[in-house]
Amino acid sequence: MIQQNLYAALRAAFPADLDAIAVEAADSPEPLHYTWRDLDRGSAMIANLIDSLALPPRSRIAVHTDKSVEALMLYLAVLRSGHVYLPLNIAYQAAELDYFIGHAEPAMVVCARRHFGWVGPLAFGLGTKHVYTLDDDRSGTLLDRAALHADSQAPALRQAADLAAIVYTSGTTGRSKGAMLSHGNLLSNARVLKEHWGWVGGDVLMHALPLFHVHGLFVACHAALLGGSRTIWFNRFDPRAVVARLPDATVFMGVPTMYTRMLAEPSLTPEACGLMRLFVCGSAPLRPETFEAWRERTGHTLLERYGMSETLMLTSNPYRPEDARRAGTVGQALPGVGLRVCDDKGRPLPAGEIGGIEVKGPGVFQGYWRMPEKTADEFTTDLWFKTGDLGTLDAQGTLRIVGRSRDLIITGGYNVYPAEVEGYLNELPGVAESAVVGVPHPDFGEAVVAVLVAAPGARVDEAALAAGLKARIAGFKVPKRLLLLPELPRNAMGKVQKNLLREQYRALFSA
Ligand code: MCA
Ligand code: AMP
Repeated sequence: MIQQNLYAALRAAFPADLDAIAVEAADSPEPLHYTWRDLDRGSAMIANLIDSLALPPRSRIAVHTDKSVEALMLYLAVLRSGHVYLPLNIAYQAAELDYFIGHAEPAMVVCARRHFGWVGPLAFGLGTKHVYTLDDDRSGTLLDRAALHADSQAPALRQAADLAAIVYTSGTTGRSKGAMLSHGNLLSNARVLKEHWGWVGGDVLMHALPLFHVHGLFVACHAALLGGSRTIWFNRFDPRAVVARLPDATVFMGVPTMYTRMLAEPSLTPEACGLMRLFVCGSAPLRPETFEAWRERTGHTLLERYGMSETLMLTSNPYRPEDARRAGTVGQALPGVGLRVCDDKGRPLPAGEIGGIEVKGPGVFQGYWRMPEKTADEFTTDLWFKTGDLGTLDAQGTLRIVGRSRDLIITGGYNVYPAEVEGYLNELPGVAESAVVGVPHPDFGEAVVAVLVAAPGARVDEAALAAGLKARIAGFKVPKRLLLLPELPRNAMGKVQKNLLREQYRALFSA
């Protein structure tokens, strides 16, 4: 059996000089440098700790921590151990974690120390055997225990189809689903991106994305590791701090909100981008105004690409020539990716027509964790994955995304499923019914807005409702505005006409 553990492939790409700097933690109080040897040894010690627990094969290891270089080591350790990494947004609260942990049944959970008081009982109550803590200051029981273990470890033998990670995503409809990604899915996509985006020795990645989504964890980290490139690492995105370090970097990856916030920094100049060769943008629609403003301000053209948790990266604007990158498009299919636009009967449409985007390729996931019917629903009979995005291809195969067939809001790169927020809202005292929609927002691209009808005789207060929601769900899902209407607009079938609400509140956040 040939070793196809992703860690083995990443490790093979480490530079010969293991004492060279791999990661510089840029927002730690004192300068903190991690060599390639540190990454290898640190992840080996954590992997040995995991191995010592003798977990059942394919155990899920759920991680609900702040971003840190040690959290990256934990991810690498899970790969090495051959178990399945399950990243969770640190903003998720008890009700959200209850669902993920109940559904994925992780054998091990790692959480922030300040959350242990509620994550511990929740996870133990749902059958998790081991709960450790990890903070972003290199403390916590995970590292304490790992320190007792040897600093070398042979990665578990894994095949390309073996699971490496489960990433929960709002998917197309219904409750969050766990997209199962294999070692082969992740490695093939990483190799394609390294090649396609011209990764070279000497590149320096500026990493400021969260570590619990595909963009920050896989697209950015794998590219740097596979490129043997140094990373300037920010645990938090601070536009001023990132712009200040741009002169030392060559590649940056971000969501549109990050670019608009950097544009608001007067220090963003062509000189500040001196050595930069690539700015990648994705996860949410990039406004042509931002694309143009970035070019004007920095002399660089953003490279917009498109992907999903279920498929990894699918399309990319050209790397070269830079002036072939087009605002409002997400480029062409990456090598190995099949891309078509189909009508609602599944028939491929000619260039220029709008339809559902369907894809095939080595990055396409292995199915939704414990949801075989949902998996089957999202594939056509000839095994194309239905993305739920609507788009149009031109004669050259350049894709333009024009909307989504599913009711989903993307705010600042985070996906929010309106039905979930409506469910929580409707449980709050005084609320008879609600409709949650996304409307344009200058910072987040789209903002979550709730329109409510009060129960007869009830007095509802926007701030109190927002506070009620905030106590239960992640902050980014909480509507930026809650608006009261005497009734919701409905069509003849009684269905809420969300398009009318989106239209009515289009300008709610316009300057
Ligand atoms: C934070 N807040 C938000 C968002 N982020 N509200 C709406 N949308 C958001 N995205 C709220 C918080 O709830 C909080 O509210 C307040 O803003 C400050 O929170 P903080 O954490 O300090 O926010 P921030 O640091 O300013 O975060 C903004 C951000 C972040 C850096 C743009 O949202 C972010 O990192 N987004 C990237 C997400 C990402 O990686 N997406 C990739 C997934 P309050 O003050 O009221 O409590 S998509 C993917 O992986 C696919 C495959 C792909 O194509 O890439
Ligand atoms: P998720 O898999 O939950 O992380 O989100 C994937 C979704 O993000 C896709 O289905 C698209 O709707 C959206 N997305 C990703 N990249 C882009 C992009 N460049 N432009 C528009 N939407 C995007």
